[in-house]
Amino acid sequence: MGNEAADLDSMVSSIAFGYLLSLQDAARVVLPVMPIYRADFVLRPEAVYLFEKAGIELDDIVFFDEVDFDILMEEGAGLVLVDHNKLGPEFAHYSSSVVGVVDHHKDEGLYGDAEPRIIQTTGSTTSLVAMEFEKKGVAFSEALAVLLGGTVLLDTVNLSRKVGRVTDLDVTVANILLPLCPLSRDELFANIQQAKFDIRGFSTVDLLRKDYKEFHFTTVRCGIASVVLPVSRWKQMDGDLFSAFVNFAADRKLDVLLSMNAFRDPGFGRDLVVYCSTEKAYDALLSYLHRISLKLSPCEDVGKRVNTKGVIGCFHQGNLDISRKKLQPLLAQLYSQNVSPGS
Ligand SMILES: [Mn+2]
Repeated sequence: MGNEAADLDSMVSSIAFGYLLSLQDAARVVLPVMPIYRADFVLRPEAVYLFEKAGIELDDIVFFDEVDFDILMEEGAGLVLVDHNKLGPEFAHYSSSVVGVVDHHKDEGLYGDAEPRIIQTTGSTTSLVAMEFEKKGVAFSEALAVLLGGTVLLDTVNLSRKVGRVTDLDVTVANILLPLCPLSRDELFANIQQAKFDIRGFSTVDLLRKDYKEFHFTTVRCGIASVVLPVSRWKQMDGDLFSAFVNFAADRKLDVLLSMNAFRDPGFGRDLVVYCSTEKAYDALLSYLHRISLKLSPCEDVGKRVNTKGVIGCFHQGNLDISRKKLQPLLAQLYSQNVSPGS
């Protein structure tokens, strides 16, 4: 199972690593689970594209709403985590079932007995999964090469050293996989990238839940969405962002809702939308974000706005290095340590 945002490397890693596990022991039943509702799959057009390219039938994939986790865990099933190494709040009570981890996020130090327990910084989790195929001497089919190779390209922005997410391992893996793909590296990357940014017809709530993670810190429930367009364009699509944020946060009982907007047109940039349910929390968070050098400047037409339902502010983020992966542990420090229920 990948992480709750169910981004491309989460979904591809669980399918590919699940396949590898099934090859190692034919008697074992392995079920890659996409940790989102089936209906939400269309919110990930890059996955729609790549799965089709690799010939994966959606009917063959299992989604969160189609599996009874309670029954599986009661029956003694083990959970293998890919693309995260700490269960999200919704799954935290299954901690004792975790038997394996393959991930590229900061090591949270959990599940010490997991086997394998592979946690290493790479651009994409799929690079770590591909290396396991290599170690076991399992050949890559064209479908696997497309899935894994395409995801490495997306996560490393076509292996760009300038963007800075690529590691030597990602390059090694790409050199093995890409020659097996029917498209050239640049074509494959361009197609996936184009699909990812094709958000025609998406509402603000769709955009917020498309790539969303929730963190329950000791005293604060915080949601962080990753959104693929600049705030200025978002405001053109939706004249009332504030209401959408208020409702989204209320539905999930959030104290804090952040939208980290990363976009490539015009040029790579980041914006940040900050919503807090109280002005006190907002001011405290903003002063912390300034202290950790996010280099925020208010978007021209939207300063801080306050109403009875909370406070919202829109910013350009001058520090392009700070992604959600990096911000989450920093927020954990602000809100003391993060303690999810049950973990
Ligand atoms: Mn990832």
